[in-house]
Amino acid sequence: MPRRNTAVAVVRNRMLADAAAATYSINEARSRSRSNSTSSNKSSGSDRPAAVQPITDPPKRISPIPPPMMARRRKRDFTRELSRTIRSVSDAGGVVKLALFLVLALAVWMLLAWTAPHPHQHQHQANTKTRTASHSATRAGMDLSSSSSSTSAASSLPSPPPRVAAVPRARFPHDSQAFTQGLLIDDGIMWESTGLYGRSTLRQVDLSSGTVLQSYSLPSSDFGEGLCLVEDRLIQLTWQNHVAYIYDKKNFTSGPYTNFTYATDGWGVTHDTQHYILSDGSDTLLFLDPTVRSWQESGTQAKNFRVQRKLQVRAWQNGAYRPVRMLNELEYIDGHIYANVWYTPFIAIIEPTSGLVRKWIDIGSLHPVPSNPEATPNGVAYDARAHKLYVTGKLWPLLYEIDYISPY
Ligand SMILES: [Ca+2]
Repeated sequence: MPRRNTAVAVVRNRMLADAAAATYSINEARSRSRSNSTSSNKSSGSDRPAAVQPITDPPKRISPIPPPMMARRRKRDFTRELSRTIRSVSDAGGVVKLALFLVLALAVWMLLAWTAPHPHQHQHQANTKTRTASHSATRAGMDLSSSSSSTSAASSLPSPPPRVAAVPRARFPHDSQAFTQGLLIDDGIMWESTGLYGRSTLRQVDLSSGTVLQSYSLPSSDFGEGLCLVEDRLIQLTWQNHVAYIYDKKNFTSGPYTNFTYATDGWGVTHDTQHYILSDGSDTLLFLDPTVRSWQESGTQAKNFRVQRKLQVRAWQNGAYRPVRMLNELEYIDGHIYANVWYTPFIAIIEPTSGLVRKWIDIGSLHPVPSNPEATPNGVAYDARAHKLYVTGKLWPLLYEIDYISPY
């Protein structure tokens, strides 16, 4: 600060000096002018006519500095001195300025850190959104846990399952009196369960000719339904008798295995690696403990084939997941459950974890519309060794091999 005062004083003194110099020049010029005027008057004080004065050079006139020029000079000088002063102050205060800058930067950083959301705040907001979405989905009747297990449903907006028209590859004779309720093919051999009271059977059929090779007639009180094969055992459901019969696949004898009961209707049956899977005409599949024990081993039927899991089957339709009822004949193929839907030409391909329908197979174009309304499509069989897919219907005279339709 003392240096700044000194510099300002220097500027002020210089300006005063310039002003003094200018004042001096003006006074000197005035003085000279008055002196010349006095000398002239004295000469004109005589009686003689004034002699003609020789033309001489006019006295040299010292012109004062014009005010505008003076102002510019003062301004220029002031600016020069001010710049010099600022430079000196800047050189002297560099360290101070750096310190002030650091303090200011620290203050700004602290302000930003205080106003920025905390990481836990982000987590809280995310959890809130998840709960909100879950709540909304629950109100809409959706099952988020189920849809998340379906890759297609989890990765994008739901859409109706695609419908794939069945393409026939081959046709085989089929007993037009067989009210088909269960169908399976293993290594080129076909087994079939037929229904209706008094006409229900279990049969082994030659695939290519349709010839019945072996047949067992159920009691007239039984209405035959779904059929599946586990190792050397055939499991045949009955409609409303709540009992499943277990046969040796070679001779259809009961063997050492016990029959089992279930609480619901029996419509279709298949199996995965851990369960029997039953349909009962509703939208829910039952997964049963398949442990097979003889009467001697278990001591009671109640310990066998208990329900371990229920799976509701749904399909996306008209903006919501809607239950698929009337699930009938079943087949487990490539990790999925293929199910005829009664009174429709459609076979649902069901994802077994979520219960969602991934595809519909439309077999309506395979067969002429029957005159008997009960002659509905029913019967899906997959020959895993040959990788061939077969379908037929109740009382249909033909069995069709169709192009394999993957669940994916
Ligand atoms: Ca089947």
